[in-house]
Amino acid sequence: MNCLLRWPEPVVRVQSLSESGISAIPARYIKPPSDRPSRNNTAATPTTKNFEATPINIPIINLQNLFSDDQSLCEETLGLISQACREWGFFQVVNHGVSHELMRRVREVWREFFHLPIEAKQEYANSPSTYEGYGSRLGVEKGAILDWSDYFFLHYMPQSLRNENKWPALPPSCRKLIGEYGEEVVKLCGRLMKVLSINLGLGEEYLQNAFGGDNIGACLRVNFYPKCPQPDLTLGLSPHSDPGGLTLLLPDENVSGLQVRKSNEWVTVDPAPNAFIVVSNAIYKSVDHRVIVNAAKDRVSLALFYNPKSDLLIEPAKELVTEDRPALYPPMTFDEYRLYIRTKGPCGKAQVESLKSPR
Ligand SMILES: O=C(O)CCC(=O)C(=O)O
Repeated sequence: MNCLLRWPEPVVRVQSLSESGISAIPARYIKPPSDRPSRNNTAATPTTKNFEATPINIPIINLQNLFSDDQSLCEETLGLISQACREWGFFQVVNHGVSHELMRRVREVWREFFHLPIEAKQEYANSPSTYEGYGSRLGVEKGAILDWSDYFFLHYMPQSLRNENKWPALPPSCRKLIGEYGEEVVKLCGRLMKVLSINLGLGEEYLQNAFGGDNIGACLRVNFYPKCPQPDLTLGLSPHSDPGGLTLLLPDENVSGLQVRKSNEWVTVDPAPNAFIVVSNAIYKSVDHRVIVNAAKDRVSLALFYNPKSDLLIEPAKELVTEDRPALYPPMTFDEYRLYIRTKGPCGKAQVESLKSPR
């Protein structure tokens, strides 16, 4: 597809716009009124006496209990994860085994990268053919309304796609930290895949094997959301659901912005200290999420996408398909699916819905 070789219009760095001191954002970033952020983070919760507005948050799960000698604690944790995947498609994990210091350093090094002079970042300017490198838009539709963010996208796995020369050489510790962080987070994803397999009643290794065993894909997208003079008119990242198997998101420790759709309301996630946010997909709920921006502070987040091996045919586990519960989508490879969604950019669940098998 030739349209995926280059961007349809000159690329504008959102950070440059933000730093130019404008007080009104260009029309390209203004969302239609129905898509603009509403900042409510509350839900009406019944109490004994009346209905009261109470902040709600996605579940927070302590992974340490998975390794407890106490079988009931372990089972309780599996149950909490299963419930979170079904009800939310999102949860936070604490005591996950990844070093807190590494999490802090990797976030910091990326913040420093985005604050380098523009020429240092332009060396890595990306194209829509692979998206690898420094980018400012998703999707190649000419004239599309754009999101208020820049990003850096790279392949960590499989080894055959990993090219450290495409990772930032500056700040000097960046490549090393990406390597260390990728290793730890991929290990954690592997553990979570086991949990999801067990919870689905499949063998412990089922999902990992179905995703290509040691040849799974893992990509990192680091998002940078610059300060925005009119945050109520735009979004940092439009609604989307992730295409791969599992996403592990390291949010900004100081600035919230991620919102999850729950019963048609947008709920702002309140990140727990040193937690990862887990986004489940596929058989479990793969939920719409988006990011809002603000006028006071920029925001950095790291999304590690744990994907199937790109040329494997993806279809439901035979054990889970019945006459009453047939496959919803025709089989396709992850490469085919990704190519399909990359032409459009984030647009909620519309893309996956359009692939549904006719009934
Ligand atoms: O920045 C965030 O919190 C979310 C990022 C995200 O959803 C993504 O990169 O797909």
